[in-house]
Amino acid sequence: MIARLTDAERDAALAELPQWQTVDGKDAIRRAFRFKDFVEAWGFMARVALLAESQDHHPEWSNVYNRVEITLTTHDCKGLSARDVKLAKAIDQL
Ligand code: H2B
Repeated sequence: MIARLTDAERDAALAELPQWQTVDGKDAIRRAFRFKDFVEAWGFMARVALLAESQDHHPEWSNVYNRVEITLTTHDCKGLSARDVKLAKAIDQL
């Protein structure tokens, strides 16, 4: 079973993910993306989907035309874990 991050681990992780925000009322992180158009947004989502599948860790997300919002949290521990940090860093590098 994967563990939730401790407060110290959480703070350290967030310092390394300046483009991700915490989420009110949920132990999760969120980042909003904006692209030129739907095709660009969808291409990004396809790449995130492959990353997620390769890490066996999947985002909660939404898409409206050129905007994509990604929330990362770990369902297995009902909170933020190292898996979310790893996926967020990989997404940042796309
Ligand atoms: N994604 C997320 N975000 N949280 C999980 O706990 C999770 C997951 N668990 N993807 C994985 C899949 C698990 O259900 C499978 C069986 O490995």
